[in-house]
Amino acid sequence: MGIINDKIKQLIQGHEELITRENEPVKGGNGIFTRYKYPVLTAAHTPIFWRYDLDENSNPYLMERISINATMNSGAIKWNNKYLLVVRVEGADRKSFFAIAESPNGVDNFRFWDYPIMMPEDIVPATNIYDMRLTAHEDGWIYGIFCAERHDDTAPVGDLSSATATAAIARTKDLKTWERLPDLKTKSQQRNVVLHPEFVDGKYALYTRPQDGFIDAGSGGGIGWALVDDITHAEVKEEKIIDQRYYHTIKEVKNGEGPHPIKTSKGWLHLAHGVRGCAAGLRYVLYMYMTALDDPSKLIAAPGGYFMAPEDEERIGDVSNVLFSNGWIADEDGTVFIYYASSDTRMHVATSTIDKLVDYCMNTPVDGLSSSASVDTLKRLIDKNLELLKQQPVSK
Ligand code: BGC
Ligand code: BMA
Repeated sequence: MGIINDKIKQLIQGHEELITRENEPVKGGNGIFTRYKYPVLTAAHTPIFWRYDLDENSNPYLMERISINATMNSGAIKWNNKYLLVVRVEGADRKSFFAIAESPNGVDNFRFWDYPIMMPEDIVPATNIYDMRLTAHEDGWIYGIFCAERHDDTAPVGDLSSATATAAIARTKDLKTWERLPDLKTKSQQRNVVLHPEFVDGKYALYTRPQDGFIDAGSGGGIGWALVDDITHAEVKEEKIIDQRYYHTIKEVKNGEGPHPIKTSKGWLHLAHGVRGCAAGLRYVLYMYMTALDDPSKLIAAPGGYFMAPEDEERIGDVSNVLFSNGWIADEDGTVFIYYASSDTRMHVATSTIDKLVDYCMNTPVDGLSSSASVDTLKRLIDKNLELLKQQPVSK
């Protein structure tokens, strides 16, 4: 029988304090969403019993035996009245795996389930898996589509970095036992593949992100759309681009669908990430767009610029200057919990409402694609406001 000593007890109590800490909305902001003071998950939130051997006999120095590096890019779903994240947990060994963390209110008290997800492999095992999008589909299954990364064996000898990115597909009814389906067959590599929650023309519909190479989106063009006959042998035969990349925008270099879109009375509400290059490397921001209810591949609103960009602590981490989101939850009362990771390191929440996000999409000016167009747009708002202020002056 092992021994649990006082130091171990303190470690467990300190962890309990961290994960039960109350979160607070940050006051102020831009009226579109509310940030929260603390990240909802960090590496330190993972269970003590994942990281330490709790037996004094076999771990006399009380050292971590398995270190966790980060908790990031999480899928999200409301399940039995709880807010669940399928977290991309990354070990110190750079391997990612999925684990579920559950909260009673969506903003704090996230607690990991005892075991990570034991994800079955496809025929060709992957080296790394990450960034799951969850979709409770109208066919009755919950699907998880994620990226499976493998070394590219066609690379020259000695090139240990070339890799391939493929969309892996798994499904479950209870989030515990997962059935792995064959990886998505496509002409190009794929990351950021997301399953639309409803059938479209009787078929499964996927948001895709065709790319030329492992990193390079190249001729891929942007976020794609493809209909699939059989999800158990999913193959993209035809793909069209529904949200394009453009020169000198926040999505010049790459973009990708975030979580699956939310259905609203005005259309499908989408959250995505856009990437541009700069001297400091790639900058990842979040942006939104909307598509038509009767045709989820038809763009109906494209607010210009980013919706959220890294701020303060969010800017810094393993891969700095990155916000990434692949999970959100729309509650029955219209609240939207946006789960986003900062700098491939930690998870945060921001809240808004469906009405506000639709208003944001419909009424934020589109990107006019040049400085003079931006100034024209700005001038129109200034004209309108100064007229209003002339008629109804506000005392200073
Ligand atoms: C990393 C991902 C990253 C991708 C492209 C992968 O090896 O795990 O986080 O998005 O490379 O840079
Ligand atoms: C990507 C994504 C994410 C990651 C980002 C920044 O390509 O798929 O996994 O957050 O790079 O490293």
